[in-house]
Amino acid sequence: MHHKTRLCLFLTALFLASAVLISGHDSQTDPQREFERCRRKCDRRSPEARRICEDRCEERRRRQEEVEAQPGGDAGEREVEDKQNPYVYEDRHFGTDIQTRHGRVRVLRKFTEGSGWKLLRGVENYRVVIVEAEPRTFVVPNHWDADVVIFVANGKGSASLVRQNRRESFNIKEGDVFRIRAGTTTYLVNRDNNEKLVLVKLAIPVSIPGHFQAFFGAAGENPQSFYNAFSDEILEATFNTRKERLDKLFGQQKQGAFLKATEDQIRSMSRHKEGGIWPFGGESKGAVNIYEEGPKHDNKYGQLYEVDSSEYKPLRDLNVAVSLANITQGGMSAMNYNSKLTKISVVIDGEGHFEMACPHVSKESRRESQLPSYQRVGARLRRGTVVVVPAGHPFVAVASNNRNLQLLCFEVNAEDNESHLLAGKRNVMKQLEETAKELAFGVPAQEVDEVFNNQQEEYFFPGPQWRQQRQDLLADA
Ligand SMILES: [Cu+2]
Repeated sequence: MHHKTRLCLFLTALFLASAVLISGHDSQTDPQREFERCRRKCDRRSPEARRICEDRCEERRRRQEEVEAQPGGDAGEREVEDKQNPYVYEDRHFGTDIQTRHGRVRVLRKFTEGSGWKLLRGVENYRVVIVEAEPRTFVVPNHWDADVVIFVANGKGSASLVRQNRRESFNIKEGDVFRIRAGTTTYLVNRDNNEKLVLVKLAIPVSIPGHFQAFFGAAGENPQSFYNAFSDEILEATFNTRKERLDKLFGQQKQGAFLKATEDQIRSMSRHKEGGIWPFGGESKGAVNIYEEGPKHDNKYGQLYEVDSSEYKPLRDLNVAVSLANITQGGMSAMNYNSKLTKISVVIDGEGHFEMACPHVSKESRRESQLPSYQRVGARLRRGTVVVVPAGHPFVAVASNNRNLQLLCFEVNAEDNESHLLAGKRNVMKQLEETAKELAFGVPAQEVDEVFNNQQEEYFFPGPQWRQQRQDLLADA
């Protein structure tokens, strides 16, 4: 069956499954029964297609069970939560585009779908994609109608980027950032024997705003090669050869987009330099590692790493930067806002929570001729959570007490951005004149300073629990 038809069927099934979920807790929502019904449908397919179909049923059951196990797992409540908080995305907001035994591709829904339709129009054309390839796999060559910025969140691999008359191949490892230009035929290898290769991608579609597709050429039936869409007479004329030979070539591959490869095959595709040096005219390196130049800010409570267009030129015309905040367990980021950029953050490890002040979700501020009223927007953070922080919005993230929180941020509209710190050693209030402070706060300037000068750390602070523990210790002494 064609890739597109299968995707359609899958989406329809997903839609039906979610309709059942929303309709309430009747017997039909039983994940096991749903799973069995799904499996029965797979029986009618060819062995290859059946395996994929069964994997999908399994995945759907897992997700359904996850949703039911969540506190407040009732669909009605989640809907309310979604409406108030268009800035937070969980596992359930991802669709599974490809799922096989050897890997999967998950695409986050558009930011303007659901309650974000009004507030997140500024990032409508940016999509988050997570790719996971099992150890020793090969990802079949394909190109996208989107520019892509990639962060390697886990594992070791190699990437080959093919353009007319040239190929750039380089090894990639955790922490690497690289760009793939729209239309570049790309293939990837997970060259590790044990670790998954996990890539977090920001896709910026070039044709249909907010939508992109993968195009497979060097493929067969699954993934479907686009050559197969053409008529026989066109193909025969195009390749100047007989139909039988073409049928054999473009009908052979049925294993899916992720293929298991032998050790020798992996080795032959991994003989590249780490990071790789661009061999063509020194435009740039293939990839840069975010940890390479050390942290931009570093203290006991956290580190901030960054790759912007000055370190990696291919990011310039996209106006995107990539940063990684590693917040020490019990620590928090300094309250701050960005002047221009919108952060699309993905939790790549650890747990914690965030808070943000937003004037857009509060009912009161909708009335005309009134000063804004700010609502606190917040959520728990765990691996895979995606949070959007728009320009101008004050924000903090807090790591849980037992693990560091790692936040990968794609920074959209990054050029000439200024980050304004709202507390700590160098905060914006320090720049206000004494009189301005007194007038604005309505208390003597000294009182303002006493509060704003009390936090002596910069960028990362001890979090609420850390502070509590310290106070307990002082009380005991
Ligand atoms: Cu807002």
